[in-house]
Amino acid sequence: MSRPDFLWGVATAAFQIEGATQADGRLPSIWDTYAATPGNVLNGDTGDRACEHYHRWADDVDLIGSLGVDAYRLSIAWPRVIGLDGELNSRGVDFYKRVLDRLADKGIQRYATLYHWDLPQHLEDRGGWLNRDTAYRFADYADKISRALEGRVTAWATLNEPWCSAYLGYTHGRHAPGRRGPRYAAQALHHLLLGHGLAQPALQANDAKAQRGIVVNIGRGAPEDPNSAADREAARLFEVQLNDWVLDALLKGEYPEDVFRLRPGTEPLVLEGDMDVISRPLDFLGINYYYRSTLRSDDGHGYVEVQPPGRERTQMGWEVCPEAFTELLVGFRERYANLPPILITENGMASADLVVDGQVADTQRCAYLQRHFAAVHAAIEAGVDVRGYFVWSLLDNFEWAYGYERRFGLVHVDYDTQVRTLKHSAKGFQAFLAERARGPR
Ligand code: IFM
Repeated sequence: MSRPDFLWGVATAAFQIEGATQADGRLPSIWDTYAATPGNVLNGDTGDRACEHYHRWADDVDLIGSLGVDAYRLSIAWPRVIGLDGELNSRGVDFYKRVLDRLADKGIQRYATLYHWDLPQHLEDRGGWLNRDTAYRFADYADKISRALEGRVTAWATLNEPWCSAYLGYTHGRHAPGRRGPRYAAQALHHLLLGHGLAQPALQANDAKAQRGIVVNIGRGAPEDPNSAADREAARLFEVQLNDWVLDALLKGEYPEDVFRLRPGTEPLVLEGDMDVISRPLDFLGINYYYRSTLRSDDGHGYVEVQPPGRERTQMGWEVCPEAFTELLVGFRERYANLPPILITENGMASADLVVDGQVADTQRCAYLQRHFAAVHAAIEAGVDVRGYFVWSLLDNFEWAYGYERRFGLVHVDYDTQVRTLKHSAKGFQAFLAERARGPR
């Protein structure tokens, strides 16, 4: 943060804000199908309208500009830009050209994620991420869209949180496509990461000036009883299956054996050369951090998650723990000699925000953000190369299985009228950025 070129931004994802799920030839995605199935999403919410960003994009870009941020992280909807024939859908592509050009006109840097969970349904019908071919379809999509958008993007991130796509989508079943095979997560993750690696040469060849990276979710595990060796081991194993599983593959070219000791018989099919493809060098690593988990040893499964009382939590029930953020970042620098420069691509919290007399007094979020900015600053002081920080999220939006009830935005959205209201956190962030722009006095 002391670096003058430190980037401040806000983030969103296509399915969570765009709506217009049938406009201009967009194909159905796994999240359209999943949300349309009763019982999958709280209150039966769907992405059909969301924040109507597909139609309100110009005003939303102006809103982003009004915050004074350096950068905006968005995602491109694969089912909007690639048709059933595998060729570009120009109407979908034009939408992103318009958004990216307006951002550029305002001097805002563009961080585009290629896959934020909206797999085209027709690919899921052929096995989705369990089918190795989907990795090649992803690389082909990355090739085509990076040609089409060449020069418009500051940086490409291939995947958002592949652990969530694989584990929540294919083993836990609480995310689309809602499959529940104990062995599926590992195979789906392998194909996701393979797709990431396969996409690299095309991204580099088509858009050489843009940076290339990937975005991962990370979490801290704390033992319920710090004096219990078994609970400490439970916390370690929790982090192995969440953090090391993905980061070891990307940065060391191997999967940690403990993952498969925890879940015997779930080893994925890995072909010769795959791990070299997965661990191709990155220009940046995107890190999404939200909370700490507390673990108790469970002889049968390695660990169980518990919720100790008396700790500050968000609307999601997630424990607020900025210190854990610093610990994780410092720990990664120690674990990975080749750790690329880091961007905090998501951090933020949900609260049940209400507009009262035109104001949204989200005091918990204001404090949360300040404490997490400080936690990142502490990591930088400790020598971790962090280059930027994107708040999740610009707008309240479709929070996956929780629908519209959980509000992560700096900006409140009234889903009946689509009126946007800056929360106090947005105004605080705006004031902070204005102060920084004035420079040291
Ligand atoms: O809303 C999500 C986002 O899509 C991915 N990272 C976590 C956020 C909050 O749950």
